[in-house]
Amino acid sequence: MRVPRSRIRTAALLAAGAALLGTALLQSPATARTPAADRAEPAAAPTAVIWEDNFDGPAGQGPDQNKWRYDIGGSGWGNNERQYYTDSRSNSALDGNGNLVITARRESGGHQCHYGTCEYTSARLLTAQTFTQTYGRFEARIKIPRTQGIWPAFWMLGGLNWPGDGEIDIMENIGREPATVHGTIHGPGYSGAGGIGASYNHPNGWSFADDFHTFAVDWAPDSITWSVDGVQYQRRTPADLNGNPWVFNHPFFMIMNVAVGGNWPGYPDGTTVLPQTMTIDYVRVSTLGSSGGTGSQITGLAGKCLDVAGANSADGTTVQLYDCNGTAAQKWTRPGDGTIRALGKCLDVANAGITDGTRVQLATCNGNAAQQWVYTSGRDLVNPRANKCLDVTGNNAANATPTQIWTCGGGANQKWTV
Ligand SMILES: [Ca+2]
Repeated sequence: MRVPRSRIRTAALLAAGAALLGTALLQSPATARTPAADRAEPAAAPTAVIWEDNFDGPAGQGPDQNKWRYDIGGSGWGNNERQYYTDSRSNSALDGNGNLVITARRESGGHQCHYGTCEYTSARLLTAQTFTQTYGRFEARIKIPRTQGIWPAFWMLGGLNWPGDGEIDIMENIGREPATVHGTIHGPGYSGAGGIGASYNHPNGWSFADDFHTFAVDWAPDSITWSVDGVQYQRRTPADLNGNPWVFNHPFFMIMNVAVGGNWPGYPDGTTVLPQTMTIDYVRVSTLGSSGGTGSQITGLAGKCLDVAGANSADGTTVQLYDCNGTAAQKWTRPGDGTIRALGKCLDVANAGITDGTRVQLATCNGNAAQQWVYTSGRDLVNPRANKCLDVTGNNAANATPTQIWTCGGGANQKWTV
C-alpha cells in the first residue's frame, strides 16, 4: 500500500539466480558450516547485540509495541497480493514458548480488498517507527509456512521511496518451491524484474517449513552477504550493479510478513491448505565487530583472496577463498609472533587439529600452536605443529570455498602470496 514493490521474476533473473546457486551448491554445507561446538561465542565476543526480540511472553499476547508496528490493509501491496493485513491477535501473537506466530487465514475478517471482499487475512510487522540501523548482522530464526500461494518474507527497506531508498530481502520463499529460499537487493535500475539476487536450496532437499532455520545478512560498507544456517551463499557489492547506484549505505528498517497470493508466488488453488503459520523464535541485529583498517591481502588459488566469511569476527567463522574486494575481511597482518590476523583475531586450525581436512577458522588469539604459521620460500603457509599446509578445499576456486590444513603437496591450492 505505502510501499509498492514489484515482485515479477523474469526468466533472466531466475537464470542469474540459478547460475549463482550452482556455485553455492558446489560448496559442501557439511564443510562450510561452522560446527556447533565452535560457535559458542566467548564472553568477550567483539560483536555486540544492538537490538533483539526473543518473543518471550504469555501465549496470546501481542508483539512488543516498542519494537514492532503494523502495516494494515488489503491494497495488494504493489504485487496483487490477496490478503488483508491486520493488527489482530488472530493474525499475530506470541505462542507462550518464546515465539511470535504470524497466521494467514482464509477469511474476510469483514474487510474490503482491492479485488472486493477479502479472502484472506494475515500480518505484516515492521520497525520503521521503532528501529533503523546501518550495517551489522541482521538475522532471524524462523519456521516458515508452506502451501501454494503463500509468500513469507523477512526483509528490509531503506525508506518509503521505492526503489530509490533500497530494499534488502534477507529471506523470501514461495509456496511452490518449498526447498528454496531467495535473497535479493532492489534499487534504482535494478528493481522488480531487475532485482539482483540468488537462491539457496535446502541441503537435503527438504522443505524449509519442516523446521526452524536461521536466515541472515552480514551488511557492511559496500558489501552484503547472505547466509542460511551459517552457510554463506551470496555476496553483493557495488561491482554487481552494472553502474547503477549502491543504495545500501544508510539506515534500513526490518519487515516480516506472510502474503497470500501475488504476481510472483501465484495464487491459492485446490491444493492450498490454510491456515498457515510463520513461527519466529528471534530477530537479532548485532555489530560485525572491529572493521580493522590495517593489513594486506593474501592471495591464493586463481588469484583470489583469503577471506573471513561474511566479515564476521565471531570465533569459529570459516576462513575461505573469495574474490579480492579490499574489505577488512581480507586485510591480514603478520605481527611477527607467528600469527596471521584479521578483524582483530587469529587464523586458527579448528580444535587444534593436526589431521588432513581439519578446517581453518578465525578465533581469538591465544598463543597456541594451532595459530602459528610459517611462510616458506615455496609460498606455502605451514602450521608447524600439524606440519601441514593451508589448503583450499578440493582445489576448488569457487567463491566461498573453505580452507583447511592438508599434507603439503605443492599444488596451486596450497600456494599463497602474502
Ligand atoms: Ca525466542
